[in-house]
Amino acid sequence: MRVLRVFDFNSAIVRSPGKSVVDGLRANAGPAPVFESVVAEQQAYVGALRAAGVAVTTLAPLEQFPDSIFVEDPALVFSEAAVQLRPGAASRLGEAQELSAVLAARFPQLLRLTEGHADGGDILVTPERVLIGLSARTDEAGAKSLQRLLASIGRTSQVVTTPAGTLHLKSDCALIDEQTVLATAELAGSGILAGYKILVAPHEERSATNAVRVNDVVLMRAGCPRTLEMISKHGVTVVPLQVSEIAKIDAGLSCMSLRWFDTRR
Ligand code: CIR
Repeated sequence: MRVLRVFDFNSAIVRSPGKSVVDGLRANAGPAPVFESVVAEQQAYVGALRAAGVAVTTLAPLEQFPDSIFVEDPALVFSEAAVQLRPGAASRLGEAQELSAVLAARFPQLLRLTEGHADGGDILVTPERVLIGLSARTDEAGAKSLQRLLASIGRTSQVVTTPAGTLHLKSDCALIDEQTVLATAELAGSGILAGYKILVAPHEERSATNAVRVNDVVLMRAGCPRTLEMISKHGVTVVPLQVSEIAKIDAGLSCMSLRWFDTRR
């Protein structure tokens, strides 16, 4: 049997945006995204996941949760179990409960974080360990509690500190292959990726680091030619995707899906 890589996925969950997505959280006062353009960006993203070999389930919009399209933040999923998290933004906490039945129906085990806060965007799964980034959304109590849940399913984890001013750990990095991480210069310089080969994105293309490896390709923000060339030269095919609308609410490519390999499929 083929040994699964941490970025081998055959299943994903996404959630359609509600009209309220235009009120999604954003750190800086910029223009709101246009609903129809967010829909178009998500459709292209789903198309790219399917083209990469992933079966995608699309959940119904939740108008009461403007950021609920970013389904990666309220949960963490592996083949063997799902973890219902506790997002650190008050307006997003209820998104986790909304996923409960969906996860219970799809995973052999459903674990629940009950203390502190942790966002899926702060969690980078690598072959050796799960990195949990402390941030404005993920606190010590949530990280420690998540470590205990991960240990219960045999997963080693490490708590690290996300650079100040970065929304999520994965806003600044993405796994490219089993040894290699694409990262901003700030994250690369922080030392928390010691032991990994690091590809540093040029400063003007730093938003490209919110990418996601899916099977044999990397989904990456369009309009970042130097980063695209760097990853291509590294030997991995890049699929560029427009994210200029969701970027207006501080999002990128990892946050729009929950991805896992369903061994029962
Ligand atoms: C938020 O601030 O929570 C959303 N507007 C963006 C979430 C992006 N999620 C992610 O990077 N994992």
